[in-house]
Amino acid sequence: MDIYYSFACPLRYLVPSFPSFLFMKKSTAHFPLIPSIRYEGPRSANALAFKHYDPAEVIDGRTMKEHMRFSIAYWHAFRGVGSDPFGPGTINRPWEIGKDAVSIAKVRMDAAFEFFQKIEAPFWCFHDRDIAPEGKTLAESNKNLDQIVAHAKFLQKTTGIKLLWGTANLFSNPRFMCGASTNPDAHVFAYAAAQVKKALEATQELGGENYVFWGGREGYETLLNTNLKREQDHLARFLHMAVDYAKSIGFKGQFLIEPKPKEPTKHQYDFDVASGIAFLRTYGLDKHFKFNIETNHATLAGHTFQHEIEVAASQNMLGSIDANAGDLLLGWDTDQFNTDVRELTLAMISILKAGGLGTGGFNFDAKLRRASIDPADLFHAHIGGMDAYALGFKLARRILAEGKFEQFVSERYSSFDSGYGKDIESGKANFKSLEKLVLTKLGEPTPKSGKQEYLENMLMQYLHG
Ligand code: XLS
Ligand code: NI
Ligand code: NI
Repeated sequence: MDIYYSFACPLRYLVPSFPSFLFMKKSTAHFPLIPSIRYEGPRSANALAFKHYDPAEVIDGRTMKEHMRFSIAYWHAFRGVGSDPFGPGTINRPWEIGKDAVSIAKVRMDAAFEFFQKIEAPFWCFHDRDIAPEGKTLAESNKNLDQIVAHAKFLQKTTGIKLLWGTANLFSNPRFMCGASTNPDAHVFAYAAAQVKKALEATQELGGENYVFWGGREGYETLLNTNLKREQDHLARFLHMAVDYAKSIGFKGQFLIEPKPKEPTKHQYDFDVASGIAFLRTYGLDKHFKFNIETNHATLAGHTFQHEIEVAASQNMLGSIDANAGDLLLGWDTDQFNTDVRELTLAMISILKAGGLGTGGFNFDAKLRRASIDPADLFHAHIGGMDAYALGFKLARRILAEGKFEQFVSERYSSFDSGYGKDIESGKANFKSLEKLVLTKLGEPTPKSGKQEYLENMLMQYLHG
């Protein structure tokens, strides 16, 4: 038990009905030793200060807070306890005690909103089962969720913090062990449908700007027991039902698919952005969905983060970002905070070129390492993530403003701007016309350097002066 616990463990944790509004406006009840995080600039020695993310800084007529649209992932920041397959949780938060699961959930949410405020994050995200305990029946679970959603609505109103997206947890409960909408049992499909219906209502009630589908367990372990075609058809049917229901209740948020190639199943149907696009187009869903791209999922799929962004942006389907990083030495979703400014600058270049994220944002789908047990660690982690993204954003803006890479790329393709190159792009040219051209006029092409090292050095200069 460290010093934070002794400070933050007064009577209110034992009195579940303690009225949260008494301390919510500018609460410091749950993280008493940690002040609101302020921008102090790159030279600050204060570990609990931003070095690059100044929420109030105005760039192009918008504050950095508005540009970055940072969001906190409730499941990691407030439900993550540091457990792994080899051992239980290591992280004990003082508010995790109380009369019953719903009262604990309310106090936990008070703590979460204090954190959102102190870390200057304008948004948060949740799964239904992160915020409210699952009951013995669906009706009981729905009742629990209603109570917590009402509390969240109150806290959102008091603090001005908004919901970036909501989603349903269709992967933890044993009933989903063989998938949710891709389960071979129609009963499980029906249960998942009922759960998403409720999660959509909760997201709408909280003004969620998006709704996410991540296909945890929507895949298979072995084809010996799996009808792949039927499962994909069922997944598409499920998404159509979601689109129809959203329309019927007037939910205006953007639907997002979050691709991931594997984990928990060996093969997930929403493997990566390219296969996601093919799936959505095959089933007539592409008008209704964009992508929520997660850094670690990109690398698990054998791609770079920037690649996934470019593929989505090329089809005007870039929606939002789950901001984290994997460990290339480990083959699973380690969900670490990302401080790799080079990777983030490259990603930001692609995001800015695509015109930004619209209703999306940067959601820290990232968790503390198992040994990072202090409340302060939660702050250090997010400060680093926010600073790295803000720095990446600023560097990308400078790089794009100077336009050197873009100029290089457009010159590299300039043979398609006129003459027979233009005819190729417009569809005027064909095999016969091109053959004639080569035989009579063009002859052998002259190889031109791709200048990769020259460009990498130029990037290094932007990053490190
Ligand atoms: C898991 C996913 C998950 C989604 C939301 O790997 O990243 O956390 O973001 O269900
Ligand atoms: Ni995610
Ligand atoms: Ni993930």
